[in-house]
Amino acid sequence: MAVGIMHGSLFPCYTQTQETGVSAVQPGTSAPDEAAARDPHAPPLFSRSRTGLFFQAQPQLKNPFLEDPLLGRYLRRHLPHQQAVFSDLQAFGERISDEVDAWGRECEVNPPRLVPFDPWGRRVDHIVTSPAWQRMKELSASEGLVAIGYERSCGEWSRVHQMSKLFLYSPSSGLFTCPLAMTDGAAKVIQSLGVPPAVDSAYRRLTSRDPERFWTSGQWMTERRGGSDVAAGTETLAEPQPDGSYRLHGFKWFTSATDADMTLTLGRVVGRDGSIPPGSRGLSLFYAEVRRDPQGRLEGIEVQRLKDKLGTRQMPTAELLLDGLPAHRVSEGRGVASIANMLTVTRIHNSVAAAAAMRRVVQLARDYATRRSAFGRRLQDHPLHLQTLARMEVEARAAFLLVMEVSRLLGREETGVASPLDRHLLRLLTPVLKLYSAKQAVAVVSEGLESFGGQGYMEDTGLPGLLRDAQVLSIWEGTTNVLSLDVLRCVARSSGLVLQAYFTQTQALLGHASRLPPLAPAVGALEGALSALGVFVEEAAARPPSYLELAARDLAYSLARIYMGQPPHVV
Ligand code: MFK
Repeated sequence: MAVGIMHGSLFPCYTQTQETGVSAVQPGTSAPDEAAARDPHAPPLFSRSRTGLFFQAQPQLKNPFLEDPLLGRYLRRHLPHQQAVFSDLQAFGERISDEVDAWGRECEVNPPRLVPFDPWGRRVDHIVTSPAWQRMKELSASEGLVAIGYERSCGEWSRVHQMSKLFLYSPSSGLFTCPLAMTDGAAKVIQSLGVPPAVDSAYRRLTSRDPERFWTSGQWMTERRGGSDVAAGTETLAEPQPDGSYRLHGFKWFTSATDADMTLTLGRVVGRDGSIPPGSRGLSLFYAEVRRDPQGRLEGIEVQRLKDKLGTRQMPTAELLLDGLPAHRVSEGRGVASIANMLTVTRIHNSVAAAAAMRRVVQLARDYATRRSAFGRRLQDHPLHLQTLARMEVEARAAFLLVMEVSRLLGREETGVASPLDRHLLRLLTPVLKLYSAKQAVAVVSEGLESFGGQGYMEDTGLPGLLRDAQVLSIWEGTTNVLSLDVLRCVARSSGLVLQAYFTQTQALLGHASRLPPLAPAVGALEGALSALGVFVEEAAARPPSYLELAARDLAYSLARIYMGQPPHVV
């Protein structure tokens, strides 16, 4: 079972002190009877510039690797090359708390802006990003945040290493994890298509550790007609050129991380007779370099405007008019199927971001509970507050372990050691993980903000941004319903084999867990849920397709919760 076995106290630090009352207050807090002891001749506490003595100590971000015993335990249990990975994660965690988190904040308060014209009226469409955003790119290269997945120095565990690193980085990254997700996805697509010569050098840049060479990639799939229904929504046309390349003409409605160096995008090749191939199979996949010279000037692209978004404001998202953008075709027809590898990778990154947001807010809330007093006790000594934190912790752990499970499966597939069962599980669990972890993240981060009281709602604490940025996780890279239908798609296309793999694996995991007597009640509840799920699936198979479609979201949630070791609410 991915989750359910949680050793020891959830909050070891809470068992160390039991003080209550004013003697337990931390630096930065004040005792309630302090005013009574004051010299009567002292100036008033609250007068003109004097605003009293009490200032709440703020929550502290400590090394996120050392603060996360579950991550350490997971790696210790599974990883063969532990020492190197542990040193890497510990040093990176130190960097995150010491400097990178502040850069992330800088990205938030200094968002990108568009300069459409130069002072003399020439169209330049320059996207100005903060120095911190640029430092994130250098950091990503030198820390190997994409490269680790391709160097594969940990063999089948390389994706686990990479995703662990991104898990530490994500909430401090100023959303730089978005371009990294697309960069990783692009590298994966190019690699899976056999690295055609036209994109060989791009592939090496995407997977480079050299900040001077490292490139990020975009993924332009969304047009005005639709983000979900890509086939019906793509109007972009590709005009063949005499040298075998193409020029793209179209309008891309959402292009995230528009300052990327290259992109993969979809279009329809115009035939010699002017015909345009329709449908999903009429889409081809194209590679284009966004910037054509060292000055970063665009060719064949006009930036219409930057998007005004609820969150993810650190990152430029733009509407682009493609007006003859030079491009190379990397797959002929079957564009959606060709970019599917990208969807798998970016959906896993999305889930890493979701699990990481939960972990971060729980870490900060736990720390704050040791610093903040109310009603004569620290928050950590209020049982109801502790219970709320414990429930958040359970969700965060569940998401983390499922993220690691899917990363493990991806690593196995990429290193050629995956069994058919592993491959079926990877296909099924990727949309399940993405859709469920995104919902968990919004709920847990929202709950987390509440644990800071009014301060959780104050922009300058940096906390509200966590919630705004979490809200996108269930929208981009496939909404909850689109991904629920993707679950049905993979069940149908595999003639049910993905579900068979799911039942086989879950029963095996429950078998292991049942050897631990304290887990017996949880194992019993999960076995009951699994068998109810089996009955539901059999019955649904005999009903019209609309029945399953209506049940798709509940089915996907149940698959997620059972695998996470949490009995589902439905089924
Ligand atoms: C911090 C982390 C940041 C993360 C990055 C954020 C970047 C944000 C930028 C964006 O949001 S970009 C837009 C993202 N857009 C989407 O995710 C699209 C959502 N829509 C879907 O997923 C639709 O279900 C889909 C476009 C796939 C429907 O397309 P079709 O063409 O109507 O589906 P169809 O005909 O069922 O499938 C076409 C082929 O693709 C089939 O293969 P074959 O041609 O070989 O039969 C399918 O099997 C294959 N396919 C579809 N989904 C697949 C897949 N293969 C593997 N995995 C999948 N998930």
